[in-house]
Amino acid sequence: MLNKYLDIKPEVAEALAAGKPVVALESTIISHGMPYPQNVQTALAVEQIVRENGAVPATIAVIGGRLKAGLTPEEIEYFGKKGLSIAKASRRDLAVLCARGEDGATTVTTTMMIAHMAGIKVFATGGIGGVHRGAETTMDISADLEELAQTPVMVVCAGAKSILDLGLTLEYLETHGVPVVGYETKKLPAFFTRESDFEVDYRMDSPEEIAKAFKVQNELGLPGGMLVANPIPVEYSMDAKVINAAIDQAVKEAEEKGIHGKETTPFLLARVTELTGGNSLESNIQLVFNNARLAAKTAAAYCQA
Ligand code: PSU
Ligand code: MN
Repeated sequence: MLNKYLDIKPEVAEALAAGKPVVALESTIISHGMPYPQNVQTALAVEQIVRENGAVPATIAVIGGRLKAGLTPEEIEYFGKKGLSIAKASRRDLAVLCARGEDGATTVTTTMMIAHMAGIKVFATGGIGGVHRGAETTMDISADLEELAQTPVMVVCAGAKSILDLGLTLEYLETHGVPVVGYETKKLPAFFTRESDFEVDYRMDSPEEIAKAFKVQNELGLPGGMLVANPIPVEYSMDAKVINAAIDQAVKEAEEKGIHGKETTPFLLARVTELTGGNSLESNIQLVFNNARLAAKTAAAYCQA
């Protein structure tokens, strides 16, 4: 039985019932990740790219206490316009938002949860949350990692930003049994740059190979997801020195200001964007497009696997 709080957009429900590929997309990236109107333009363009690559897009959000798998263009516009005034919804927020009939922008965590409730296997985003620098004392570890450990949805991302401790993030995923796959690379991409100092578990070179591995994972009855790290296209990748200087500065400011809890990631992301100007926004948009293409092809391959 489907969840009584879940609304699946008819186009999405039809595709799922027919065994056709669907790609989930998150809404925190719309409300909190980019400024208006670029956020709305990007979200609509991402949906178009998913379609062009053979899948049906399902942008996910909480609206008026309903869990939405698939938004209309008007709903996407609403989320983009309201921006930061929409609550960032992680796992712990879902019940209260539904009980109160409120809106929430879904993170990787809640997008995975709602995708899974709807029966969607593949999800494309920009970057995931992870273990923050200094987590050995702050214990700031994103709920995204726990969700990857327990919910069987594949997340296609561009790696994680080095606002995080990438090494500890990989350790955490290893402990929780989450496979980390590099698309056409053995290096873990670091969002704005194609490489970091760290290696992924497996390199895979086609959507079919990735889809097959995830299908087998599901058939084995393993509970968790899979993380697919897709490097930003070369032409949009940024100078590591420039981006790392901005990240170090943002992390220092967050410490000085005592930023913590759910505010940490949005603060760091916003400061990095401010410090690097429009360049990082364009790179961010392009890597999301790139992930949407790979996710759509992989979702299509999954349906054939
Ligand atoms: N990292 C990014 N871009 C993002 C996010 C993280 O590079 O947009 C967002 C995603 O929605 C992610 C969330 O799921 O932040 C993680 O927040 P936290 O670290 O508070 O768990
Ligand atoms: Mn956190």
